[in-house]
Amino acid sequence: MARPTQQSREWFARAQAVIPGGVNSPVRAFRSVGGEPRFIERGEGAYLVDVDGNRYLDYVCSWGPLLFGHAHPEIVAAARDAVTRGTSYGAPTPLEVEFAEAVCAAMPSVEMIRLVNSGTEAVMSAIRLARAFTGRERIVKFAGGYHGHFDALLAKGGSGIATLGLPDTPGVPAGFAALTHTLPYNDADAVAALFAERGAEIAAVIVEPVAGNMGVVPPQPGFLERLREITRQHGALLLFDEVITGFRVARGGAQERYGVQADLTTLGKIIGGGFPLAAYGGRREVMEQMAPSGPVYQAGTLSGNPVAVAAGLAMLRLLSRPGLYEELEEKAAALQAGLEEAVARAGVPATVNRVGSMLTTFFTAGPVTDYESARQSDTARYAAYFQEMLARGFYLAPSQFEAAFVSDVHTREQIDATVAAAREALATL
Ligand code: KE4
Repeated sequence: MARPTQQSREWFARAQAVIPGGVNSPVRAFRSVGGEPRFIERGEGAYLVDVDGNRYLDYVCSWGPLLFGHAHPEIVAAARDAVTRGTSYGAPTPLEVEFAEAVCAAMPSVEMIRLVNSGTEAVMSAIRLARAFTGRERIVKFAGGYHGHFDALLAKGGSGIATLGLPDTPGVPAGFAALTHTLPYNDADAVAALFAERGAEIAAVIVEPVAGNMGVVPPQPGFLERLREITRQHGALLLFDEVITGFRVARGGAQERYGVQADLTTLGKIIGGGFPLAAYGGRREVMEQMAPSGPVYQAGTLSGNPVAVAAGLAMLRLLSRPGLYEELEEKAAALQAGLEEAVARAGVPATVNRVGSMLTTFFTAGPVTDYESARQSDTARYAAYFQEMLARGFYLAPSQFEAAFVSDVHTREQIDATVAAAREALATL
């Protein structure tokens, strides 16, 4: 079953000489699953092809953006057409207005948006705006939540921080970190207690309305509603970090799926179709505080980049296909059912959490409802499972604390093949 990895190994050796850890984002390094990362030569549809010619059915989907798979012809055509007219102007374009109108039409709580280049930049800007709008400094986040590598939010972060077991905040001034309160996800009573004590100092609560960065953890019934009620009662802003969930769990994101409206929302990943395009937005009276209409500063050389926005517009058109989300739900539910049957058959303690087309197989009996329960997972067993699946041509997230994504281009046959491979892989554990 061993697949050639010579080329990847050679590239990884070269990479480590000039790029920290040989990767441009830590979680890509396979540190928590062992072995070495595969260097990718191309993506096509639901597949990745590495430099040794190995093909993998891709469930990482570039960590969420590729809801329509790799190199979708309409996205490629839009970007190719745009790039022939120039790569960046540093000036406004009609396309970015159309894009902003389309995003606002899809997400009722979002009346205005500002385009930026990454989820981190969107979150950083939204936090600054929340602090300015409220005149307060404290922020509440949840353990296991990951909102990009913005200083204020690295405490008890998920994603790569959890994956690598990194200490919370090297390089972040103690005074800065002290302004961030980290509470257990799904624990609205803890939020209420903190607000009872310090509500007048809290600018915002930032939450992944469906957690994806501790692995997938759904909001428990009433959790999001309580956050909405508590923040409104105390004059704090509710910030939904929908960088993963936006246009993923519903066309209008988690706020549509759960019927809870945030004051500010951050978006990324899917809206750029794989290009560096993200956004933050929300209530008009809040967003108008941003320069040049207001005093809060945020800027960007490549913000609203015309090539990225052209791809993003093509993405939004694809996302409006009737029946898309129902089809994603069906395929992902079939994958979840197959995996649950496979772990039961293998007698392996595991629990599969899913919301829409994002899911995680936790190697713990569960239930997994927050970061503490997620961390009960047997990460060594996850690593073994990851390697067995990789050897069979299935590319899962190289971390227990990430999501797998089902895309529009995954077929039922591929889902069934994934389940068959999982049965074999689990039998070896
Ligand atoms: P970026 O700066 O990576 O575009 O977005 C940061 C971010 C913000 N909010 C949420 C909810 C996110 O999930 C992310 C980034 N997600 C991680 C993986 N779950 C990106 C992958 C990586 O760091 O390599």
